[in-house]
Amino acid sequence: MKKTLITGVNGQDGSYLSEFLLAKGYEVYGIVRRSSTFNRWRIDHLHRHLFDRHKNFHLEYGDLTDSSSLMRIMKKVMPDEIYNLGAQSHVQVSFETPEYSADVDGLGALRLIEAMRILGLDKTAKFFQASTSEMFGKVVETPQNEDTPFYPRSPYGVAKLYAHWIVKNYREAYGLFGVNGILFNHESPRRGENFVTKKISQGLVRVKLGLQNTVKLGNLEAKRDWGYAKEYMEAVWLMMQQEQPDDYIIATGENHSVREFIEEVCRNLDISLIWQGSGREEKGIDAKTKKVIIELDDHYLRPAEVDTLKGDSSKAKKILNWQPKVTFKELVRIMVGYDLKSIQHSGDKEFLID
Ligand code: NAP
Ligand code: G4F
Repeated sequence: MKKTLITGVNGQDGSYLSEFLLAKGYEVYGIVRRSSTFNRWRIDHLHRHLFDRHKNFHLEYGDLTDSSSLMRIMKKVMPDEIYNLGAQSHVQVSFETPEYSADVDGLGALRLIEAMRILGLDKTAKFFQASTSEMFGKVVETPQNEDTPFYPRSPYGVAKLYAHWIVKNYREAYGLFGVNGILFNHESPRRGENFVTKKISQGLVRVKLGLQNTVKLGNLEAKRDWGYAKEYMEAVWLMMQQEQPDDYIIATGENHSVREFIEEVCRNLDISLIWQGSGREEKGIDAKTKKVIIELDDHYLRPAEVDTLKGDSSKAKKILNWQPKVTFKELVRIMVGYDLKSIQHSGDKEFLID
């Protein structure tokens, strides 16, 4: 039985990857941080205290800023595959916490691969780094592929670029099997509530159910290449099964604006949305109720924005035989469907796992 170690196991991606690997027969060890309130709803179904615990799923306390904890866990588990999904992953928050974001997102990866080297795991184990399309930032070409130059636009993007290059460096210097998956935005019902897709889907569902008046947003014109997180985790695993380590773009090749995402959510909720006003005074109105349901709030504007991202994942298609199946419209339908169900069932997420 192969052993795997996942950082960020209770995050969106960590939860899907855990399910995927457990189904493949792996023994999964995940690293979690102590917090004053429990934040494990995405993995509770794998790690329940009241009911049966999955016999191959284990959690260890650790932190990407704490080398000693990473070393202790790695020595205990001696994994075959390590997936570094842990990060302070919110771009806007990285402007408020730049040093911390650099520590976790940049140095965290270094701490893991250095621990591998010290324990001799660089000779036996494989390492995956969750790189990001944010590294392309102010894009110099469209679509972006593995050879497109980077131009990060946030402390998050810069920190992730360090992690990306240190993995490449250890690959070249020490022969580490280190893979960078350059992941474009991927979403799901399990997406964190302050990322724009989840904020819109959950917010407009609450508006529809009369639980909230409006959704306040920043830049509606930004375009993202949004895919479905669950199928991106299969691509991540496929990268780790290759003979040689390499870097791969994972994307849909299609992009849409935040405005289009709002409009598609409204279509799913049978809300006829009309836009009124211009510039930062623009508002989204529900034609039936005449109520303002979308407002602009400068609080959500970033000091530097990434205007557009669109990925070319033809290398992943050719080498990994991977391509996305879930379309933009299907993704919105999945997210809205889940939010409707979970909010109507008073947010009982544990029993509504998608
Ligand atoms: P997420 O839901 O925000 O999950 C992040 C995970 O990292 C959480 O489990 C979090 O734990 C953990 N974490 C944060 N700080 C940590 C620390 N100091 N030590 C250990 N763990 C820590 O993110 P995601 O969407 O699943 O993304 C997974 C990875 O892919 C991240 O590295 C992200 O930067 C990268 N990525 C994501 C996307 C995307 O569109 N989703 C695209 C490109 C790259 P807590 O719950 O305790 O905070
Ligand atoms: O949903 P977002 O916060 O995602 P962003 O910044 O693209 O970052 C995500 O994808 C990256 C991959 O490219 C990951 F590496 C990263 O970890 C994260 O998962 O924002 C998307 C867009 C931005 O242009 C933002 O300015 O939506 C715009 N936006 C408009 N109003 C908003 C809001 N974003 C958020 N979070 N909240 C708003 O109210």
